[in-house]
Amino acid sequence: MWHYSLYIDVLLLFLIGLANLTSVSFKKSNAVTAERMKAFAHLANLVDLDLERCLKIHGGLVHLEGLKKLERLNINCCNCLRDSDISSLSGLTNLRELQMSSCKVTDIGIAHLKGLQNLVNLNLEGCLVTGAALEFISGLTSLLYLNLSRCCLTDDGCDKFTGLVKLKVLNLGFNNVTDSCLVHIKDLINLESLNLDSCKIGDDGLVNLKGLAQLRNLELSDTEVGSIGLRYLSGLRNLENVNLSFTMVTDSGLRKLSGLTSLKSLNLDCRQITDVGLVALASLSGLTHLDLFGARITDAGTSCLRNFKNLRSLELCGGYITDAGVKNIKDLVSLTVLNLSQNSSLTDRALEYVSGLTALVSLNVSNSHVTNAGLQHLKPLKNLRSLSLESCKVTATELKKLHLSSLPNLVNFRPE
Ligand SMILES: *[C@@H]1O[C@H](CO)[C@@H](O)[C@H](O)[C@H]1NC(C)=O
Ligand SMILES: *[C@@H]1O[C@H](CO)[C@@H](O)[C@H](O)[C@H]1NC(C)=O
Ligand SMILES: *[C@@H]1O[C@H](CO)[C@@H](O)[C@H](O)[C@H]1NC(C)=O
Ligand SMILES: *[C@@H]1O[C@H](CO)[C@@H](O)[C@H](O)[C@H]1NC(C)=O
Ligand SMILES: *[C@@H]1O[C@H](CO)[C@@H](O)[C@H](O)[C@H]1NC(C)=O
Ligand SMILES: CC(=O)N[C@H]1CO[C@H](CO)[C@@H](O)[C@@H]1O
Repeated sequence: MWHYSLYIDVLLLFLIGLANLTSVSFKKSNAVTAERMKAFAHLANLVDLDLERCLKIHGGLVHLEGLKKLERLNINCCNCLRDSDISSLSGLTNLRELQMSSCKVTDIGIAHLKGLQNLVNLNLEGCLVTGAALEFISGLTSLLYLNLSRCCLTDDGCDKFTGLVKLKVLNLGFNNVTDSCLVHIKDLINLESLNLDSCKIGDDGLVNLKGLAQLRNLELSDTEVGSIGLRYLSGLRNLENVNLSFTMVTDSGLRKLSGLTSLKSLNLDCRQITDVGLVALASLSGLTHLDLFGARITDAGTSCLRNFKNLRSLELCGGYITDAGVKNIKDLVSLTVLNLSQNSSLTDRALEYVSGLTALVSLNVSNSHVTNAGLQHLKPLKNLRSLSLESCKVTATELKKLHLSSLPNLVNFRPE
């Protein structure tokens, strides 16, 4: 935003005159340098400071040491920062939120945070943090939100999680933690969201989630979780969003989810899921988002989808659907996002069935036999903003005509 550093100098001088300022944001500014940060030292009333993606501030945090009223600091993606910089934050005991993802900070830097007893929200995503840092973090007992995604965690130190009993949101995604780590999560009964994306956990680990009655969001994508583990989730009556994409879950496991009528969003992008599994989910009539992207659902299976009257988003791209299958979803009038791509036998008839889904905002029927002649069926879809018909028999010229004549809200269409 600020292209000339001269402007920044003037602005920083101006800030000095505004000692009452409580909120300052300089996102993505290379003009904020360690030297120029001297100006911040005068802002004794500052409560909010946003320096996200400021890449020249190494050495400058020292000028924040006197800002005792600071409650929120965002230094996400300031990858110039080192452990020494973090020592300047150790006295900012009013801090409630500290966003420092993708900083090159290690356990040594994290040790400087141990006195920040009022921290509620700590984001360390992508920092060079190991289990040794959990010792310091475990003392931050006010924490409600802790993001440790893409750190360097293993099972070492996981026992320290037990102290963080207030935690509502814990993100451990993309760490090398295993089932042994989850043993120490089991008493965090206030957890509402748990992210274990791509962790090395399996069925045995999920037994530790059984008592997490407040759990609403569970991300298990790309783990070794299979059908046996799902039995431990069957009592979690508040679960709303579950992601099981790229797991080992099979049809037989889905039966264990059938009582979770609170479910709103379910991702089953797994090759081994078939119609049989889908039948087991028929009771989940509250679903608003269902992702069966790579699942092998056939026309017979799509008849179950009729139950899901509240569906707003559906992905069905496994390659087994014909026009007859699309007929089964033609009355799901709440749909706003529909992806039927990669079912090459779909024809213009499929577009005819879709023509009543007037709430659609995004439609994808790429890699099919849809032709220019079928485009007329899309004219009623006045809410469409995105339309993808790539690798079909549709030309860019005809699609453009449809846009100009009937679908003025289209902003993104292919081919173009
Ligand atoms: C963790 O941090 C990343 C990066 O800031 C963010 O994209 C993600 O949404 C966060 N996750 C949670 C659960 O807060
Ligand atoms: C996880 O472990 C694998 C080896 O098992 C290693 O290659 C990888 O770097 C580790 N990742 C992290 C984030 O520690
Ligand atoms: C589930 O996981 C997949 C793969 O990691 C991801 O693409 C998707 O956005 C996740 N969330 C939902 C709600 O499907
Ligand atoms: C499928 O298409 C929908 C609608 O265009 C889109 O929102 C979604 O991102 C697509 N899914 C994938 C995995 O590309
Ligand atoms: C349509 O779906 C395909 C996956 O089959 C995806 O690669 C593409 O990005 C999607 N297009 C849009 C606009 O969402
Ligand atoms: C039933 C049917 O014709 N399925 C096809 C869906 O599209 C994929 C390729 O995208 C084909 O491999 C399937 O045969």
